[in-house]
Amino acid sequence: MKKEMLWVLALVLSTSGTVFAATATVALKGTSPAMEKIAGQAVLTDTAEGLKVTVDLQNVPPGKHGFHIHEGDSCADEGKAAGGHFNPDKAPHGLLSKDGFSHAHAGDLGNVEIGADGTGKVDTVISGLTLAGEGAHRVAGRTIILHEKEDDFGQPTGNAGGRIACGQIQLTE
Ligand SMILES: [Cu+2]
Ligand SMILES: [Zn+2]
Repeated sequence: MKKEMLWVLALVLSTSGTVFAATATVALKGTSPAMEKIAGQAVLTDTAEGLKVTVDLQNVPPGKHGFHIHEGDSCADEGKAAGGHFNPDKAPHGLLSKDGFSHAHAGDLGNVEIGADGTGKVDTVISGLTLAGEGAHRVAGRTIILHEKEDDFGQPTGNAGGRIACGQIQLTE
């Protein structure tokens, strides 16, 4: 009996290990000729605490830029094909890490601050989002958008202007 229980435990652990192994490396590229120098990489990884997001950006105009997950799967048409903010909960716009799923879109990651040298970084873990897990908060197949302006958290989408860089979130495995 005890041996059987250990076997079940091992099976559960190995199964959850598979779930948390998912990673996506997303290339972020400028959406227009004026922004073609923008380069960046986002790495998304499912962890037990939530979705780990690390981003490195280069050649972006200095200042704060809205940074969201959008619902569509395409970066075409200067990023417009990415559609609206990822919002499976039909919530108002906000900051997910502060306002939660009932008062922010699931794609509302806030702003990225870009320094005078044109680079910026994000390193965060977002509780409740998943790359490849089950349920409504799965972000695989959607897009990451970097905006022209700062997200001021006003309605309906934060007044962040155009979409200067975009990347498709695709599972690599
Ligand atoms: Cu956006
Ligand atoms: Zn939003």
